[in-house]
Amino acid sequence: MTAVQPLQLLSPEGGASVEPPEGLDPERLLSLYRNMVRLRVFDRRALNLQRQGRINFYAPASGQEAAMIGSAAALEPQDVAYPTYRESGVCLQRGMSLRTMADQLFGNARDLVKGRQMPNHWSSREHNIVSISSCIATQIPQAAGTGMAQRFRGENAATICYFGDGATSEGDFHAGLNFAGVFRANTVFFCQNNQWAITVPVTRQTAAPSIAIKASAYGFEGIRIDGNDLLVVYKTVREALEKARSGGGPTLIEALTYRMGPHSTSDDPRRYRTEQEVETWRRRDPIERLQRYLEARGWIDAEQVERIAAEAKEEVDRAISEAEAVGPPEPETLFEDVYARPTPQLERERRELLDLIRRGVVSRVTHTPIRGS
Ligand SMILES: Cc1ncc(C[n+]2csc(CCOP(=O)(O)OP(=O)(O)O)c2C)c(N)n1
Ligand SMILES: [Mg+2]
Repeated sequence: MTAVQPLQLLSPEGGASVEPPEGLDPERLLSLYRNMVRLRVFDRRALNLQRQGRINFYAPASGQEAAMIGSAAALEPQDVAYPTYRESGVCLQRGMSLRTMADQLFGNARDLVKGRQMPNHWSSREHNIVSISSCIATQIPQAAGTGMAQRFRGENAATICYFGDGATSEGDFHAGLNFAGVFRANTVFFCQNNQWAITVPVTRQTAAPSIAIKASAYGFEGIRIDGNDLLVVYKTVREALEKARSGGGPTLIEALTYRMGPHSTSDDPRRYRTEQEVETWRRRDPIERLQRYLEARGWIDAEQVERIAAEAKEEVDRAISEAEAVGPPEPETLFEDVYARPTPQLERERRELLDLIRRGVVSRVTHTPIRGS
């Protein structure tokens, strides 16, 4: 079967003659460019932090900045986002500070999820970002349900559901898209086809000519786009969200992109993919592509490029050194957030732990037995 060509606005050379889509004026484009740069700097530092043993895990986003920032930029504040562990850029674009993101990586006392999740599992009620599950595809039926609720309640809101190419082989993908189609949920399914599901290439994920084509079996539209083209990502997601909010039902968007780094810090991609493949995608770098476009339009100059990079580095350095200095959450917090009113058993356990800490049997900082006690 022949490959389905993705929609594209910005060619790898930058496409200077292309007008930006509605909603993206030069100022907004510059702010999206800035966020892509902030994300990449954060990403590199986070990877290094794990290599230095200062955090225990990280799943990098490098190469996928346009797909993340462009799609999240199209959201309205009332829209709900279901990201995966890789969508750090969605959190950033929705307004989460780098400081809050760094707090989560360290699982410190300021961490919104109180150190209970692995790094990369950001969530925030304030930013309408639902808790991330490590289990692949579980968020797909959940996001279908949220979109159904938005439709039933007549809300002027939509839900965006992120997942990878690997997630499309899970049963939850079928259940979620089927429900969304039948009940015309206000859900936009955004698949980042980054070519790999850890060691499994997308060619082994499906025999279909695209992932987008699967939408037709569920009775709605599927669109394949160039995920490294910020303009087409923004435009496509914005239109799909508008359609969902106005009762037009779901859309499946397949954004073709590439994971430039390892799957996570527990992976060595040199063992299963060629340097030549990586090099091909390096030439399609989403940040460089947008930068060439902004330069060609006269909306950015060399001095601004340098300043944005320097400011991002400074901000990331500050966020990380502050987060590292905070220290872990108080042990009492272990017992919070499970029940509105704690059960007698939880109360007993809480008192027991505090007693052990008071008597010096358990460390207050690490919550583990003190050697020799
Ligand atoms: C149900 C389930 N099966 C297997 C895993 C192990 N696992 C973690 S990430 C991953 C690959 C996911 O690939 P994809 O959906 O393409 O997302 P990407 O990591 O490429 O962004 C797998 C198999 C898991 N977390 N959950
Ligand atoms: Mg993938």
